[in-house]
Amino acid sequence: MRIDVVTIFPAYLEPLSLSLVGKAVEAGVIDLRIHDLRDAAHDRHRTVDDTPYGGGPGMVMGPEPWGEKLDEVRASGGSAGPVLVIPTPSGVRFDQSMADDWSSAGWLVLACGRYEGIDARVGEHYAGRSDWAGVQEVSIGDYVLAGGEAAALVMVEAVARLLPGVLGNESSAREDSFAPGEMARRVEGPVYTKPPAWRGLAVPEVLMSGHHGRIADWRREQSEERTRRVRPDLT
Ligand code: JEH
Repeated sequence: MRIDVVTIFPAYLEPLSLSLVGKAVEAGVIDLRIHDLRDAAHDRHRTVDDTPYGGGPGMVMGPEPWGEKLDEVRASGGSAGPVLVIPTPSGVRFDQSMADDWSSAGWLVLACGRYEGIDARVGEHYAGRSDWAGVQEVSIGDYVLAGGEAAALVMVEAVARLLPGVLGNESSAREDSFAPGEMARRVEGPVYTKPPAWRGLAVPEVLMSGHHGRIADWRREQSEERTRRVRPDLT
């Protein structure tokens, strides 16, 4: 799949060259392209922001550089248009079902704002263009970030691990409790590896018993107890 990210801080997306996403890029599973919005700002100081109409604090990103850069990104691709993703604190919550949908979208363009956000006409404009596959304004959670870049990192990683051929273990992404196509009904219980005793703490005996039925029962109990305790909203 193809993923484009537009930002005034291209270096913020450098972690995407590491680990799972980086390997997917190297393997050719993801065509990842990072773009500097300031390349589409043509004044001496490469300005991308201006004061908000109606007053209020801070600055707002103007529509012209966004329009120029997003049109350029669109023109560099084929006939099947991209989904435009705009991270924003006022968006709908990003979740696993959205990651699942996006992983089969073919092409995502993430528009990372800064300051007080992006002029609302940008989203409105691309929502009405038939050569784009839609616009989604999304938030990764109820806390305030300084810009969309950290949210874009989260979204790209959540999508990348679902792509065929990305995970080493092909089954992992499908077997977890937030597997594609199903609701997140519970959280997992604790996991352990060697050594069997560490700093006075033992691995629960049942896990070393070899009784697969008892192990499955124990894991389910642990999962249910932890879900009630830390995620009562899921029960
Ligand atoms: C933040 C994109 C672009 C800061 C403040 C305000 C909140 C109170 N989950 C997420 N949190 N933040 C972002 C995000 C996502 N996805 C995010 C961004 C941008 C994403 C610029 N910023 C910084 C920013 C305005 N405040 C929003 N309000 C009441 C909940 C107060 C006003 C806008 C943009």
